[in-house]
Amino acid sequence: MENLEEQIIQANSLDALERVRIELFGKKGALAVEFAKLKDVPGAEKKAFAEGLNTTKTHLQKVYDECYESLKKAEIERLLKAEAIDVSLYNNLNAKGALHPVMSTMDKIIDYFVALNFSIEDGPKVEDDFHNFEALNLPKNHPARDMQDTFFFHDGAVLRTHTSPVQIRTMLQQQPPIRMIAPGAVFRKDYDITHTPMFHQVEGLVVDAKDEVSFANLKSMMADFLHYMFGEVEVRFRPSFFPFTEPSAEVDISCIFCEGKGCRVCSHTGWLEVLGCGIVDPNVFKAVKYKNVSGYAFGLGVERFAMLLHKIPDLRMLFEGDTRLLEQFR
Ligand code: 2NL
Repeated sequence: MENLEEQIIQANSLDALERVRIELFGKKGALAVEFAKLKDVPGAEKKAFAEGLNTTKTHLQKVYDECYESLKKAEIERLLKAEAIDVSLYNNLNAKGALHPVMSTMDKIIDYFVALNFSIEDGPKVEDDFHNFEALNLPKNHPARDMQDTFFFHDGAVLRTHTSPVQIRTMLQQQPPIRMIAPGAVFRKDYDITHTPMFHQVEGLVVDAKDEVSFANLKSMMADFLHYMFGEVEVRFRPSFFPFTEPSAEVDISCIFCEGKGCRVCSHTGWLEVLGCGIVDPNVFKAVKYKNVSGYAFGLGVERFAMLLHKIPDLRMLFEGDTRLLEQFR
């Protein structure tokens, strides 16, 4: 019987203990064998024999229960360690993705021009001097080519500084009439509160027979586009300069933060500059060998539109990848 107790104590796992339990307490186990002997014990000794067996059984049961409890506890501890979940890890298993605000703003802009039958054109981000500068009336030594603004490769190739080379490529491949937009990433060597070395532009170009396209057409389309984007705002045109358009204008909307009363965002002017545009300079048409045509063009920065539309106070928030910003666009 001491041997039976020893068997229980020796069991070093729940599985081993279970095998011992069957051997001792099972229907054909050691205790059952002992109890079976009861019928052969002479009547006078039966009582003492049975009491002895019951005491033994109760004792073994107690030893078994204690062993079971301690093995079970050890097993739970082992599982807790093995299956531990680091709750400090970010669980993104159920996180749903969403368009980045720059991309949804781009989509909204594109939708407007697609509805007006503009085609969407694309082109390389690594460009040559001709498509990025020369054809756009930006001759050698023009300040816009400055090393400070442009990322150059050793062989003279550049990262496009605007999407205009896409318009040049399109004009070289197609004949007028042209109604196109070129959305995409552009690159400038510039990094501060209001500039990132990569940002997005949408540029547009309309070319048709001479005198078919006017500044009035451009002006009404830009005003309508800005009302589509920003709702009921004032729109104003200021004369400006771009190498590739003449005449040129910059376009402002009344400040959407203070309704034109003047605030920090609009530098107390009541106006926000949102795009540039103009009549295509004849030198651009010369570069692509277009004759007897007229056209207008425009360009805008998508990040600026996204910031105004969603009231995002700092440009850098768009590029930090902080989920607390991105979650708000699900
Ligand atoms: C701005 C201003 C502008 C253009 C871009 C353009 C392209 C060709 C010919 C003529 Cl191929 N013009 N693009 C014209 C005027 C303004 O962008 O402020 N962009 C952020």
